[in-house]
Amino acid sequence: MDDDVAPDSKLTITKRKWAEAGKFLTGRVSRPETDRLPPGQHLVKNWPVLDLGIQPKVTPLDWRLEVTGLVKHPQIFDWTAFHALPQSEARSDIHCVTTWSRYDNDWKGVSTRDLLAAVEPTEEAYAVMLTGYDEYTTNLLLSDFAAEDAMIVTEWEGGPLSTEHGGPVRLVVPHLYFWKSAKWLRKIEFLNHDFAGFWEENGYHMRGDPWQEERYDTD
Ligand SMILES: Nc1nc2c(c(=O)[nH]1)N[C@H]1C(S)=C(S)[C@@H](COP(=O)(O)O)O[C@H]1N2
Ligand SMILES: [Mo]
Repeated sequence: MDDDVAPDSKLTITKRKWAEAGKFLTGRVSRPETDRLPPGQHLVKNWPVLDLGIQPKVTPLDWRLEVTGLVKHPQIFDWTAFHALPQSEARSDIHCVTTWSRYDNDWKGVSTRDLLAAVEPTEEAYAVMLTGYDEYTTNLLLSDFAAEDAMIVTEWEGGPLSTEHGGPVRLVVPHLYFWKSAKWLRKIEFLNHDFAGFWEENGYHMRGDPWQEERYDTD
């Protein structure tokens, strides 16, 4: 799926090393069709819009992605630099904590693994905090951020990602509830500790696995 990476490029070498070391292995396997809809969810055909009441208007020209914290190569990507990373396509399902799920979304963008290969988290990196242009924040363990199907996307169903759904650039982490998938992404910070983001501060679960129904923090 990485269309244009030479077999001996820096990215490829880093990823091969990770594969050899078993880095980011979570024991997670693809779900059988019978287990596709998590407990308490119902299917929708439309794509609902959820946000904090602000939909920041960011053009591709104005957009920047700051990658900072515990990485060997902190960087600010503009549109051109971001598109110079390997581009991938993938299909995945959405599971929102408000109980709707939507199957078969076709995404295009950069896999989080390709971003990780470019910035190289240090050994201390354990979690990430994502920040949107609306100042929304959400936290993820590095192992969840690095999931094989997690992507930083610019396209949905063959066209640019719309503003209401987080365009020009959002995160998509299909194996967790969708509040973890930050829209209007502007910053990724690598941290040595898992801090609570916006919804996590407001009673949502720190991890949010739909198959475990990790909706709310029950402590
Ligand atoms: N920047 C930002 N990202 C966000 C949110 C938000 O308010 N701001 N809401 C989250 C929540 S609660 C959900 S369910 C999904 C909704 O994404 P959608 O509107 O594309 O369905 O985005 C998540 N990412
Ligand atoms: Mo949500």
